[in-house]
Amino acid sequence: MSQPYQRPEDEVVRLRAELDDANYRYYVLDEPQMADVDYDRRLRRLQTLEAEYPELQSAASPTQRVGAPPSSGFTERAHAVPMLSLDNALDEQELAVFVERVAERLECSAESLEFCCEPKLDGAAVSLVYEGGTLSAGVTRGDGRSGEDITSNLRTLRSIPLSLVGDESGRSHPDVLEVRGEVTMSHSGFEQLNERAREQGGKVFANPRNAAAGSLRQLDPRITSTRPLEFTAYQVARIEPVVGDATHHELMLRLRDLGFRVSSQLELVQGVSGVIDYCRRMGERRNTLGYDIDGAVIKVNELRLQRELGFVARAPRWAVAFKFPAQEQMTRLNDVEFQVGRTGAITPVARLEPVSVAGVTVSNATLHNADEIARLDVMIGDTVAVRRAGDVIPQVVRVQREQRPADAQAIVFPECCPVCDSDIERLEGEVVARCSGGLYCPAQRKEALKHFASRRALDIDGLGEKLIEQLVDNDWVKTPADLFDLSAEHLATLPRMGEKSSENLVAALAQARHTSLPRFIYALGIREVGEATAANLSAHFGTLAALMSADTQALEAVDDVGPVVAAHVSTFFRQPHNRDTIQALIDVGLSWEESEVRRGPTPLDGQTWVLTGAMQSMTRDEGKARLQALGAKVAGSVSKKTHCLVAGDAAGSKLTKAEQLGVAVIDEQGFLEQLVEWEGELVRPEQQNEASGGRKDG
Ligand code: 5U1
Repeated sequence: MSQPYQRPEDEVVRLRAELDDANYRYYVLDEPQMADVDYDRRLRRLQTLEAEYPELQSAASPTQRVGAPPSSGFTERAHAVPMLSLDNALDEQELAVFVERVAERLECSAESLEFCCEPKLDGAAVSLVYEGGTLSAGVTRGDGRSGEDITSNLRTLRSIPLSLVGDESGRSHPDVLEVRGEVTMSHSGFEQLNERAREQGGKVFANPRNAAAGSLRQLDPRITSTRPLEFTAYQVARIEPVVGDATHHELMLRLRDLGFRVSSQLELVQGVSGVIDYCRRMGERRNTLGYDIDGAVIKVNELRLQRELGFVARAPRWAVAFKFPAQEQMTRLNDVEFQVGRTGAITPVARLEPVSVAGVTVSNATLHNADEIARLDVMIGDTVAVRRAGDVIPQVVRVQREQRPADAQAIVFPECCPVCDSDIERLEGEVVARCSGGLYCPAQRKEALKHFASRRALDIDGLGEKLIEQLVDNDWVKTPADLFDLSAEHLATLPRMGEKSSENLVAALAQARHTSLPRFIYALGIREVGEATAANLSAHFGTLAALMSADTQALEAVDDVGPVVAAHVSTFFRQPHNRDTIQALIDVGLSWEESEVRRGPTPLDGQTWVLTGAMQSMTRDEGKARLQALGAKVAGSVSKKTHCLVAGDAAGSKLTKAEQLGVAVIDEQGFLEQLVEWEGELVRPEQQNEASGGRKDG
């Protein structure tokens, strides 16, 4: 990466520009281009250069994001322009009243008024000040007049530009810019943070808003730098030189050009009906966004009209917040039951007095594990806060201790499996307790069978949850191999199983007998072996026999397999009952193509491919697995490093990007031809065989 004879000052400038550009593409344009390893490599090189040449250091350098030394406290800083709050509209009627009142004041018709609408992000509001194009301060909302100076913490967020990006029209940066927005944490970032905290006994946050606010108030910015925080701008509080007759929407686009992320849900609408329609659509979309919103904000678009309307008390007359129902509700914990998962993990599940949370009735919520019960200090009979957001399983996040009834009962974690009575084990260093019964335990058996039959595993059509329960409860199926001995006549005797559906299931089972090695490995349900790991194991070992006899050292040589996964795989294949099940599956006719793995380089070693659009002959996952088996890395976005883009039907922005960058593009037909050729190189004909030992279908 470092180019010979380059002057350090030039290299520093180049690295900073590349890193800033990577952040901009990732956070603002939502089009990641630089791989994490390349970003980290550049950042390390920049750190080395800045350490070697201290005169080249700069407060706006991306190296400053890693975190300044801890401070003893935050200082207070006055806001040059107060941070306002918003009036609320609690229903559609109040929205209509807001629009009509604005129209009345402006003496125009409600339908002629244009509004800029966006989601109301549920995080922590902050204000960022830029002087001469460089971030000079970042302050919390506080009481609206002054807040805490948390500049060192905000610097660590990669979605906050340390210096403003020059815009394409060639306009220079504003001399002074004050931008307001929300710091948030996505659902997935929040789940990962809490999961890690639960494992390590750290602080667990009740919701993403608390996690975002708590992370910003860390005295050690190095801790903030590890938190998955994002900043989204929603308002220009100050801009010098002053902008005259613009609209709010235009200012948001200008902010985007200057390097800020603005909401992707920003929309211009007209009149009462436009505003109500936006709020309805945002309410429907709320659970699919991947981050918490608690409403929508409606703003008069024209700045001239905003000025005319002015303020009342501490809220503008030109904006309103439409509030959605809360995502947290209080209810009573009636009981706790313990569920057994596929790998035997015992999960305490709270049975709740049914309560409506953001429009959905919740009567169960997870309590995660024994440590979480202790941390929450929760008892049966308590009043608890239940939270539901997006696709995340509802959770008990808090207990109302002062409302605890005198007859509240302690939650006792069982010592034996509630389903099969086997011992419960909790391994040292693990927070999860597990039933030791394995496939002897009907609960684990049911979950294992569901996984075995699932779409990405053996894909057995018609073998649903209810049927699996009946098959296990009747003791007809003890291992997955027993499925293949079921007859249509026998199945038809089960309640709700007609003759036709029984025949269809037997046909689906016959079809599922011929599978692929990655699917088979995935279907076995080995702990922490997902689809990608199964594909890597298959590509690396080529045959089931080679995989089954691999020791942990050999397993760790596989892409993405570390000591933990290697130990799970090795332990799984050492268990006699697992080996018996595999043999039984082969005996009932399960088969797949196998290949001796060619030693030495694979045809696509070191290449990065990208798949886009729909293909007729295979799913994208299959295409990905086949490319990986040939040694290629498969990335999610096109960059200069991409070797080839496979463009299926209706390929969109990735195809355009590849064409712009001059990356090779191949269509489905060409891709298939290449695959066949390369796979032929990989597997010598005499080594192609079927999984051995099985009788064939029939
Ligand atoms: N999205 C968004 N949230 N929010 C909060 N816009 C927005 N605007 C605000 C506030 C307090 O205030 C301005 C209208 C001044």
